[in-house]
Amino acid sequence: MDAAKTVIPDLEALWMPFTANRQYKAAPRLLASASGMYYTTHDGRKILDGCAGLWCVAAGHARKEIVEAIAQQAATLDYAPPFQMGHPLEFEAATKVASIMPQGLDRIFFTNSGSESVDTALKIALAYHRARGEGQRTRIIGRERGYHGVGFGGMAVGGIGPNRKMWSANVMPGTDHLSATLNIAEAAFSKGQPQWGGHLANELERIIALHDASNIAAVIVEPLAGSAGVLVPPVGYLEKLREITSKHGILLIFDEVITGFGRLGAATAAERLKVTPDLITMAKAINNAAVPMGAVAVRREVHDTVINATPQGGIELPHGYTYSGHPLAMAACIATLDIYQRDKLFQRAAEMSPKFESAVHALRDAPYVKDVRNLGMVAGVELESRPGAPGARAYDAFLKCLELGVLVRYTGDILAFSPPLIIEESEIDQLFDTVRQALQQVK
Ligand code: PXG
Repeated sequence: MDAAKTVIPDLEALWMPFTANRQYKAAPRLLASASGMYYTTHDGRKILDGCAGLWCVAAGHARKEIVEAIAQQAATLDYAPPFQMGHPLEFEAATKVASIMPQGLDRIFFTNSGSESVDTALKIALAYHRARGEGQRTRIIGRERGYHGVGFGGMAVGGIGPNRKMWSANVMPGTDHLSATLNIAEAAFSKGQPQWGGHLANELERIIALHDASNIAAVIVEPLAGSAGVLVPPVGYLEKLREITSKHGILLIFDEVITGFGRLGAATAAERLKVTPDLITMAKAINNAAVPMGAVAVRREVHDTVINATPQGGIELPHGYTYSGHPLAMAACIATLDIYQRDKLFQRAAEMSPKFESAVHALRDAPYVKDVRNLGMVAGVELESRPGAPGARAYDAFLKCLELGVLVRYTGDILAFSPPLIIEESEIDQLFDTVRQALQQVK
């Protein structure tokens, strides 16, 4: 083996995100390169990517067209200021993104991450009501176990206790939360959308009665909650949220940072599940994660209301980032959307998902498995927790999978799977056969 490949750099200076720093640094795991469905580790081992990096590399790694588009753009126009100036690719990318959004959501704001997309969407929702003369509509309703990134706004509407605890007193005020929709006692091993749980959307009526609709700006949910462990929306649930929000003049925001761009077998979860929100937040697979990028798609009337509320010559929305519409991100986005379209990857995901579903549900009789849930090309396998050590078993399974050549994601005691959409049937078998082996080997 190439000795240079095994050299581990000094690890101390880097404060790693969402990582048990001391645990990691005691036994580091480094990735050196990636191509297609595989990573290569620093010591030369090939690892099947069972989670598309972090739910984001939908077209597979190091796609030639994307790499070339970025390289060429860096040499042509490395950077352009996005305020009061523009460059052609950002307009082209916006048009392309708009063309695959649900009908009517054809105004696009660019950001650099999912967290920024969420904070942007919340700000647009508040700006919209203010422009309509209903500036008292400031409350935002999220959902327990929701993940909307790590900005103060996204953290506040998010519903993951440990992510909020440390900053409890400073979390954005004026939120409330729906209940999470997962109920293993009622809906374990559901294939696709669970039959149980649609009624939970009616909680929104209770929350509205408490705060009054005239004070509520928006409801934000992930159509399928990813980070908290693959929580699939029950049949009828999102439809009901749409019905109630529309009735009360409340905006509905779908956070599609994970579900967008083919993950569920269509461009958006909104399209796949036939429920159209007013705003959609995106990031990750929007450009195959090749350059940091996010976006918000906005219903045209919402956009026009905000734009028209300010006199000509005035800045309508005092919001944006130095890197909004960054040329490299835009080049990667256009090349990525071209690949999705040319290779019909969203359709491929839809066609591959029955195979994916049956392969993951075959784990039902593997050790410790207490639930399997899935939709499109996403699946979660929830394990019985080891007594007194929540999360430890899934962590051990993650390590064992890695040792056996497969990268999976874990959260709590849930293993999550979201492979690149180019995965072959044989690789789906490899993925879940490896998980079964790993579960047989962990305690
Ligand atoms: N919304 C949703 C629905 C997400 O899944 C974000 C917002 C924030 O995106 P940024 O780009 O700011 O990280 C996300 C991010 C995991 C995991 O393991 C998921 C995410 C990020 C990190 C880990 O499930 N999703």
